[in-house]
Amino acid sequence: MSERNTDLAHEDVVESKPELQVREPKLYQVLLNNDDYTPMDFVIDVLQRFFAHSPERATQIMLEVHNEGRGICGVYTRDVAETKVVQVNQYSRENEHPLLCSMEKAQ
Ligand code: TYC
Repeated sequence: MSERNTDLAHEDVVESKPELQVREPKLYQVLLNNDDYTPMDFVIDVLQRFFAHSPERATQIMLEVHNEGRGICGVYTRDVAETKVVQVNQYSRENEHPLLCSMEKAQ
């Protein structure tokens, strides 16, 4: 008896039906913008709290933003990126800092 599995793989089924084709989601960079007033320690805290960066990586990103004007906190699907932008800007205002978080489409 043949052991060959003649069942279609799930991927084959999906690919054969145009209405079920799967597309990669568009990705968005979440950015921090430099300003003259937000304390460096606050920015490092934001990068750890909302983007799960290590203290060392958070410090690197903060310095990049400070020196270059802006820097990437992370890359996410649109809903996740939008949520992070709202959370970071709300947290910054609550703490009376002008830190600005924004997003743009990757590539
Ligand atoms: N430029 C700020 C300062 O000198 C620090 C800073 C870094 C602010 C990154 C915002 O996104 C930022 N205190």
